Amino acid sequence: MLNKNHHLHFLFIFLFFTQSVFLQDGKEKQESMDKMWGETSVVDGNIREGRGKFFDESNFGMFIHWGLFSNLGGKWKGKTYYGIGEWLMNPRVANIPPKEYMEVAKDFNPTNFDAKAIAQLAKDAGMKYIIITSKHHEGFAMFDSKVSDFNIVDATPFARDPMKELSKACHDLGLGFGFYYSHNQDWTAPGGTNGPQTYDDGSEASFKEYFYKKCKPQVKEICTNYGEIDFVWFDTPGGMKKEYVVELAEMVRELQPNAMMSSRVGYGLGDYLTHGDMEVPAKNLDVLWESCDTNNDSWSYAWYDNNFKSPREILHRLISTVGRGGTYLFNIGPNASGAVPKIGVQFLEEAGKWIKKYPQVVYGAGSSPWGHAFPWGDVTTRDKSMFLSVFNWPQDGKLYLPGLENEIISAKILGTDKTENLKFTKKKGWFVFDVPYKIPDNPVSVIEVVLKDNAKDLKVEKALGIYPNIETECLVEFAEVNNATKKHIRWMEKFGEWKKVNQVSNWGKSSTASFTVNVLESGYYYLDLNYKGEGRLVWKTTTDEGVVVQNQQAATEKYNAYSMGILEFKTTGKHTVSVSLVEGDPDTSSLKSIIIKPIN
Ligand code: FHN
Repeated sequence: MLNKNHHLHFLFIFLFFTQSVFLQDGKEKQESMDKMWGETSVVDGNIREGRGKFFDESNFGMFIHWGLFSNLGGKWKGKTYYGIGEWLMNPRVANIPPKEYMEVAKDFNPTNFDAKAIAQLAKDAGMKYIIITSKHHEGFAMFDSKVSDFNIVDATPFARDPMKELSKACHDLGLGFGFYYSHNQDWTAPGGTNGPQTYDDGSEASFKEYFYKKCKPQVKEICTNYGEIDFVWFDTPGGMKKEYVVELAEMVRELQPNAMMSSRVGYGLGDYLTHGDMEVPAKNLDVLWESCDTNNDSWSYAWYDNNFKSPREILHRLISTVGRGGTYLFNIGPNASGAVPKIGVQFLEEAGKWIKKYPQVVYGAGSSPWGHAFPWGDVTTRDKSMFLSVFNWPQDGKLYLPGLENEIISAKILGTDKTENLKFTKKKGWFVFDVPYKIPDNPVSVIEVVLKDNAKDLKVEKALGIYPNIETECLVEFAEVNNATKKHIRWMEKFGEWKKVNQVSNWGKSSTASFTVNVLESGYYYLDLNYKGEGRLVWKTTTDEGVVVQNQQAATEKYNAYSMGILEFKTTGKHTVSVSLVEGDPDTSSLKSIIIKPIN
């Protein structure tokens, strides 16, 4: 059932994911349209009341990937397989036969698992709920399942139900709680997608049998035995038939009417959109959506992976997500003993201390009226306030807010004892705040701007600002592209470690990528282009004032910023800056952004 406040029309948001094909020589090839995620659309992405209210206001949750794979930590028979640890058994990684993999349960004894400590960590980190893997693609149930013995109570010496413990710990601390469940893929259950195609006796298995004997009854268990739950997070619907997805979603609605379902349930049956893994979008989205991200490179524990995101990076990605109108789901991976890796804990706690000081920046906060981030940080909003989270504190005592027509009543730095308001002036439509040279807070300082009008009703200039004291990276996402292809591409750095970029390729003689920018001060600026390609490329950049910068630079297979020369804006205000490829391979040349830097 959809919320009564919302229309029944279908709001289709197709995420055109790409899927890498892992080749034997280690190189990865891009293929359009992922077969695994399937079509991820949401029926109504704006359920902000009723069951959607908690999700909409929380803005920050904990994701946990924990399973049998955690007992292996990215290593099989002495060999380390780099990439997302939960995929270890897959043929594309260590290729472990299902029966052999299932044996791993015999020595999975996570006696350091402490549900209360994990719930407390989520709370201290400022997260409002936990979503944990009840069954990942490997097929192992991390809960007491009567449906399959391949579960943590029956198949391991641990013999406890950690999901019971965690759901209770969350409820006791007032946190929300939900389950991840891999509904389509099951690599050990006969008939599950990418699982064995036959039973032990050689008879053929079908998806239908897997669905009715394991998937649906297990989803019933997680929706029945753990009290009220707030989320059911299905994943990778792939080619699963619609009738099964509908049946599953209807059962969830019946058993847990308040539980939110992510769009990854498939076929537009989710309540909110989940973006591609590890992705924080550059532009605001007007529906209910989430970014799911992880604290290091893998989702589940991997022994070597200590590439943890710093408190600053966690906060940056969280605030950018909230500024774009979304919710940030941030993952941790407990290890074989059930403990959460120390550095990850420490960084989350530090980020949490900051959030405790500035809760208004995150909880119940709305998106930035500009629709994109600023070079110095980001904006979140509430009622008549805007919160400027400044990650790059200006070194010249001036903070610039581009193109705002509405009146500002006052502005002050939060989190300090000094209560005096900041002085500000208006210059060519920009607000200029006089700020202290000393950075007020680390890793992020916050300025609250109180407005005459509600933040939802502001009139702003959405063109990207060109600042006198900080560089602006203009992503091609914001460009108008003619006679070339603007496309969102994704690739895996390590296996399963997704990176994405919006880029322009297929350059022809008349192709252009044109940016509209809003320049506060006329004069000279350095121009860099961020691109990849082969050999040497010649790019030409032309402004609407007839200024031309043309230069040749090298290209590599990775995106890199190259200096092109000096661009002049003869006048202030709005301008267009158009880029074209003059020499070089039109197929391999791919432009990601242009960077305009003040010269001082
Ligand atoms: O294949 C899974 C992956 O292991 C992980 O669980 C992520 C989390 O979003 N979901 C799938 C890929 O998108």
